Amino acid sequence: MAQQRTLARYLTEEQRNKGVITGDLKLLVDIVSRACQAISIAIGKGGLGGVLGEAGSDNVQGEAQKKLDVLSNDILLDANEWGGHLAAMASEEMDLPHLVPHRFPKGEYLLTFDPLDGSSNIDVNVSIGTIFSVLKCPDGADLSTPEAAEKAFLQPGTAQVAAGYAVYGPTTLLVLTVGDGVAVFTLDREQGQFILTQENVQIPADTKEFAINMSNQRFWEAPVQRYVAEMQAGKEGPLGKDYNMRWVASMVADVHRIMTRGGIFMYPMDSKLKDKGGKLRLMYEANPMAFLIEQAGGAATTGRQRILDIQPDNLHQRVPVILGSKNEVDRVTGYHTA
Ligand code: AHM
Ligand code: MG
Repeated sequence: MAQQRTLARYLTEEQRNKGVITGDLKLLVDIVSRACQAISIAIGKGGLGGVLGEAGSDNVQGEAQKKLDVLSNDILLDANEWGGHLAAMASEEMDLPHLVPHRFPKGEYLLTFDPLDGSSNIDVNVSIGTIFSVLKCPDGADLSTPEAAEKAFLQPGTAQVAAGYAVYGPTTLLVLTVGDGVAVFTLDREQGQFILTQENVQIPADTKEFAINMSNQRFWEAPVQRYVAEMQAGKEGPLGKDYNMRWVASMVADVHRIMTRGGIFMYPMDSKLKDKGGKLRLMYEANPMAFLIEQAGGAATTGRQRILDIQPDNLHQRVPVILGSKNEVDRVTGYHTA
């Protein structure tokens, strides 16, 4: 029987044979993967573990936190504090960055995460996930206070050194890039290990499947109205083919479907999101997903700009997101810029 390649072995080989990652980055990804295992176990207990329902608090975005949002955030913070690989962490669930406590050594990386993405699906037993992004901490960055530390995070997505997501679905998967393609690992629950199940993921350039929340249709801008109308016109329309629609409302699940068989995902700008800048968050949703999608041969834009090129001006900045199969993303991006 062929030997299984664990996540630890994959990372060691990326470090030793290819020189793609450092020892500290290897430790970081390994620790994040263990935190994702712990989150997966907590989710798996569901009502039996008393983890469902509201936490009774709001996050910085003014959204009601679920118990599992808070628990997942705590798991990621605790797991990453002690390793000596991080300078600071930032999360969807925290207003300001979390500094590594003084009792632990500090490292050269910054970690951002959405600890539990797809909050509206937690209590209804539909796939949810964790999204993370890794940056290098700039030399000389001021980490004296959480307020001062925010500046160190404000780097474009092109500066990411790793990104990934875990999907807690029928199986728990970890999808990872360290800038050397995209690899998929499946959690073997008996072994307590992520095992490599797919390497060099490639998203087909063409697709017949789109994902968008259609209930927002009347608020969309003209280019998205045009594109969706053309897809709905099917074979008889200008695109000459019939399309199918899927919308899980967990970005991780929608993106993972695109990783698996192609498609286009859109959470575009619309008139009710204008003041906020969009729905999805740049630093811990759009950027890591855009990095993964590009590494798999797809494309990711706001409609007007490549997501990875955006210079962030705040930690919780929101952006429009259009990503997936390259030819379709290029088409709708062209409609915005025409
Ligand atoms: P969350 O991070 O609070 O869960 O919000 C992000 C989620 C995405 O996973 C998903 O694509 C989107 O919000 C769904 O939004 P909507 O409920 O408007 O369809
Ligand atoms: Mg989210």
